[in-house]
Amino acid sequence: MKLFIAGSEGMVGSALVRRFANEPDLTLLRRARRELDLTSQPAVDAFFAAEKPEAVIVAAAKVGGILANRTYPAEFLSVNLAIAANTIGSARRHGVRRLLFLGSSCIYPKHAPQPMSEDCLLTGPLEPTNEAYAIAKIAGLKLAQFHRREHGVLFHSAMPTNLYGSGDNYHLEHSHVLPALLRKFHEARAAGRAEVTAWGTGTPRREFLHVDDLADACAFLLRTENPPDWINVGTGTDVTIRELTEMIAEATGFQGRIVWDASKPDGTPRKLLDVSRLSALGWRARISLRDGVARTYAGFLAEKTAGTLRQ
Ligand code: GFB
Repeated sequence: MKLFIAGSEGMVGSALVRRFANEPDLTLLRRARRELDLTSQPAVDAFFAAEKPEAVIVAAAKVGGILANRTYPAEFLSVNLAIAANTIGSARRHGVRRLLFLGSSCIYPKHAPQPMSEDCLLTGPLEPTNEAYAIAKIAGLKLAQFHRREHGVLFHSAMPTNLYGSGDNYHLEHSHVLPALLRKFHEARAAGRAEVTAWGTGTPRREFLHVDDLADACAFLLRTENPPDWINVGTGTDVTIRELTEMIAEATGFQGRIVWDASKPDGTPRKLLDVSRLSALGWRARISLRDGVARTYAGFLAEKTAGTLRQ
């Protein structure tokens, strides 16, 4: 089977490439961003016409942490809408049999009952800091669902919780919390600084899934005979941001103080996925947060030494 991984240079796409690299029945198709602009419908259509993939995973997205999402909503909405519409539309036109679209747990309402089941989609207002990204991802999952209904193609979606792992973005302002804190604590310890500033109040709760676990869940879902239109992918457990900072301070050997900058947004109070549907199908996450943080820190150090760190 010819499998196109859209977004193969990103954190999720690279994990998918690693996961599928040794599968003899698969030929992986990938394109660097400079080779194929996924926001251009003519370019995407020409690619599908020439390469004729049989299956697709849409792992391409413009992503960022809470501040990037809040600062650039027009860009987050337009880029992610274009990627979804172009990849799903071209896949249908060029005979793709199976497509897995990746979304995010931020598609669910801000005050959804916790843990959040797939059924709470569109039952209430979204968290304002990531409304733009969420609307693009909701449009993508609905586009996949409606293509399945209208055209009989097996297009479906997976909604992962907050992801982390190798190949993440370590930008201090624009990244997600886990890589941002790893870098801040590492640099503070290296420079002998006495304190590190974390954002918000530390009280929000988040669930973190290692990207290698997500790649494994995608492999599982691609082989599931009759998958639901969308399904949650998470670990089923969460921590407070304060607990996360303490875990990262320990992993990096930082022994100073943590100061909370309440002028920065907290975002949604809690974002824990109900993963019972995926568990019932037979998949569960394997990498604990503590092990995953240790692996990610080792990867951060290796990428820093190699000069390949995204920051
Ligand atoms: O990971 P994060 O940026 O995004 O922030 P969300 C999570 C929590 O960590 C927030 C706090 O409560 C932040 O205030 N935090 C503490 C920090 N210190 C830091 C720091 O140094 N950097 C960052 N970035 N946060 C995103 C959405 O929401 O979740 C995206 O914006 C996406 O759309 C992603 O869905 C999964 O978890 O709040």
